[in-house]
Amino acid sequence: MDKILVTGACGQLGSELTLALRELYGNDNVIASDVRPADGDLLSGPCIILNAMHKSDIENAIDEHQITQIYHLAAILSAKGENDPKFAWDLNMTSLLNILELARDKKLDKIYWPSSIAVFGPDTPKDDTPQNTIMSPTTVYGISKLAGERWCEYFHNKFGVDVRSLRYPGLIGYKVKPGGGTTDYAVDIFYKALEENKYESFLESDAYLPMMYINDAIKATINLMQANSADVKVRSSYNISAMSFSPEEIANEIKKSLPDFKISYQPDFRQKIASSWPNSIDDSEARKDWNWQHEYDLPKMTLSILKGLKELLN
Ligand code: NAD
Ligand code: AKB
Repeated sequence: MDKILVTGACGQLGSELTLALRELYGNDNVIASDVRPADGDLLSGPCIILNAMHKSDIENAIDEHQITQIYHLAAILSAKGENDPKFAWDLNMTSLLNILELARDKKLDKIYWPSSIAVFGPDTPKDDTPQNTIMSPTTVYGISKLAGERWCEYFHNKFGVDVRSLRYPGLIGYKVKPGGGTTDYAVDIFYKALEENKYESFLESDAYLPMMYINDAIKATINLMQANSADVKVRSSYNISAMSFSPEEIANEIKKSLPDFKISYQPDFRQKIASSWPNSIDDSEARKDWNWQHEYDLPKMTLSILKGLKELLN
């Protein structure tokens, strides 16, 4: 029987992915863990406090709950990582290596670990960025994700660890606020649109970036994890894509539902990070190897978020 541990489960992705996994595997078989206490819907199943930097915490959880798979989501993201680069490096790398070593030593079935478009940099081709290309990340977060990809492939090739990974673009959900990324504006904008009818963007009007609705990210993650091992040909991390847009474009889409909505621009240090990332991603290998297909484009996502968030805020 599959028994799953999710690290970083209280975050933007974890809080929704954990519930999707519980739907599939049963509430009691998916253990939500984080350094902070869980609340809300996460309490529908087991929740534990676990610091992913402490190998013994993870080992105890594996033994106690007879864990067979880990979804390792705990990390510091791009913008927050720049406040304390050494800590971001330590957290992102130590936690991943703890989990890869435990997966090898305890012969776990599968590991999921997300990478990011932050592995790319200013020298990377900007449009339809290929799976294999120049990687020159400029943030400590991107450097840690690129190193993490190499470690995942190494543990797969050398020790046979079945580790799988996606290079997510900016993820957009509305149920939990994001935790310190460069693409967070695309979540904040919906809150401010409904609460104040205006938004000040910390990116330029034309900062065009790859993005994905969280429902698609969850679908991609589960599809990849349920694919036959032989079909998972990329063992560093798969490019994955759904849509790309700029702050001006998403604001125009919101205006179709809220005609008085206004956007203004006050770019800060995050603009430089955004400028170093691709405009769009070529994810043909994911589409070919395990049949990836996205469902949400910008108009469909915008309507879904405005409807769901309106209900949440009322
Ligand atoms: P988040 O910041 O919302 O959540 C991270 C969670 O990790 C938080 O709940 C935090 O409390 C927890 N955490 C921090 N330190 C911890 C520790 N030492 N031990 C255990 N838990 C700890 O991040 P997210 O947006 O949910 O991202 C999840 C994963 O997906 C990350 O690896 C991130 O790099 C990756 N990713 C996210 C995006 C995105 O747009 N959200 C894009 C690309 C990749
Ligand atoms: C961030 O902006 O740091 C994340 C990411 C793209 O990895 N959303």
